[in-house]
This record gives sequence, C-alpha cells and structure tokens, in this order.
Amino acid sequence: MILLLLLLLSVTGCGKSVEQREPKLLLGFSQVGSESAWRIGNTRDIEEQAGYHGISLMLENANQKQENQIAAIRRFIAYKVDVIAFSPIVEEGWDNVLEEAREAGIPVILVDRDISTTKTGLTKCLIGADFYKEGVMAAEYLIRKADTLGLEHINIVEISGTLNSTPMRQRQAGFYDTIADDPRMTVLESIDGDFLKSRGAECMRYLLDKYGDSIDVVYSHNDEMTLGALPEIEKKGIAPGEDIIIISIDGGQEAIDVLKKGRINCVVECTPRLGWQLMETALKLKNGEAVDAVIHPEEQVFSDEQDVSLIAPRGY
Ligand code: GZL
Repeated sequence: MILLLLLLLSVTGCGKSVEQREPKLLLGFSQVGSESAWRIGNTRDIEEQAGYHGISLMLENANQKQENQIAAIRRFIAYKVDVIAFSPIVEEGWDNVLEEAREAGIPVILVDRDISTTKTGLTKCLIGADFYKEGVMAAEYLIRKADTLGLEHINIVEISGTLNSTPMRQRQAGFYDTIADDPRMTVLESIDGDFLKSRGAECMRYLLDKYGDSIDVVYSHNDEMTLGALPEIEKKGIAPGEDIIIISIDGGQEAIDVLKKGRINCVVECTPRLGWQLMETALKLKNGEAVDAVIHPEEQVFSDEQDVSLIAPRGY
C-alpha cells in the first residue's frame, strides 16, 4: 500500500512542494527601478505572491529607464512568456512594443502606473492606486487643517514625482482641482523631484532660497522626496510639521515614524501590495477568463488629526 501511495504521489505530483510543481504560468514583469521604499516593497510583494501562487516570475529592473523596460518586454515576447506585466515609468511611448506583444498573442497587465495611448486593446487590466483620489485626499486634509488653524492665506510649494508619470499627473490634478475654489490657497511653484530622496533635498533647498519663510505648505508626491526635504527645512531653523505643513504620499514605515514625531502632518497611503491581484489576474488571463479593466486598492490617510501611535507597522 505504501509503495502504491508513493507511486501515486510521484505520478500526480501531489507530494511536491509548490516550488517543485510545474509552474502554472510564466510571467514577465518589468519593474521601474528601486527609487523608493515603496518600489522596493512593491517588488518584494510581487516576488512573494508569485511564489504563493506557483507562478514562475521573470522580473527585470529597468533602473528608471524606459528603454530598459521596452527591451525587457521584447525579451519576454521572444521568450514566449504566458503573460507580461509592467509598471510604465512614464505614460507615453509604449504603442509599438505593446502592439508587438499583442501580435505575439501575449496579454499585458499594467501594474501601479498607466499608459497614455490612442489605440485600444493594448492592455487587459490596470492594477494600481487611484492617484487622483490620493491628490484629493491630500488637499482635503490641507483644507481641514487651514480651517482648524484659521489660516487666511496659504502659500504652497509642490515637489512632484517623475514628470509624465501617472502618479505625478494625477496626484497634481487631484490636489489642484480640490483647492481650485479655495481663495486662501496659492501654489507658489511646482518642481520635479523625480520621486528621489536626493532630488527632494535639492528641490527644497531651491524653494527655500527662493521663497524663504513665505512657504506655508510643502506638498510632496512621495515619502522619499519628503524625507530628503525635511533636513533642508531644519537647516534654516524652520520646524517642519509646525512652522510649515508637510503633506506626503506613500505611507512607508520611515515616513510614518516621522509623522509620529510631528515632523510630517499628513501621509496619504499608497499601498505597494499589488502582487496578489496581479497573480490572480494573470491566472484568469491564462485560463481565458474575463478580468476587470481597472482594479484600485483601498487606501487611507494618516495624519495629526488622529492618534498616530495606533498606526500598525507598515511592512515597507
Ligand atoms: C506610486 C508609485 C510611485 C510611488 C513612489 O504607485 O508609482 O513611484 O509613490 C515610487 O514612491 O517611486
């Protein structure tokens, strides 16, 4: 009986671990880079979820270059992967390579960021945050804060993410649209910080030199740039979170720790945990099942309006 059972297990593969079983599909994923704690957390989550789902993952890091992403997608096509997924560093410039994927019969999933195209059917699904809503939530916090403090005129500087990327365009649009009708609000200047900590510091130095203590609010499109900006503010003898309202986006552990210390006033969450949805969607496409065109994760706002000591560990 034991021999029969062992023979049965070896034939059906039931005795194999997930790693040893034939992968359910081969997924090619082109990642933007490693520019932030968010991005690193996103990569880690995708790798973990591929393992849990028994999916073989070919993950390529583009190191912030669109040409590297295009080359990676072409390699995935040549390798005949079952599904291609990528987070487009910017919205334009993808039509040709995505038409090549379509001609090869390989479905494409957008993760995190979107593309801009006049063509239809180049991708099957977008799994990522509602960045416009993140911008709205950031502005709604500022309006509440201004009401609470009784501020009559508010000068805002914006440190934006990578130009022409979906998060940069939509976080800006959501924020601007929400403050548009508030006569107290003035945006002094918006400057490209490219989602990088070093650029965040450079941008803040420039803005402080130009506008000095007339700055009331810093609206930063991600935590990395915010964390680069804070020491530049403090070098001027200005207390971030007190003398200047600091609003950031992502919600990584380092920024939450700084929020708890009162040096940031508001952090809008942008979850990097997109891996489970990606793998579930890839499996549906492999099996010829319908998938949703857009999948947005739930997201929240952390701010000095709440008991920040209760915020659980963030995991990225
Ligand atoms: C947002 C993601 C952004 C993060 C940054 O989903 O595209 O890119 O906000 C990251 O930290 O660089």
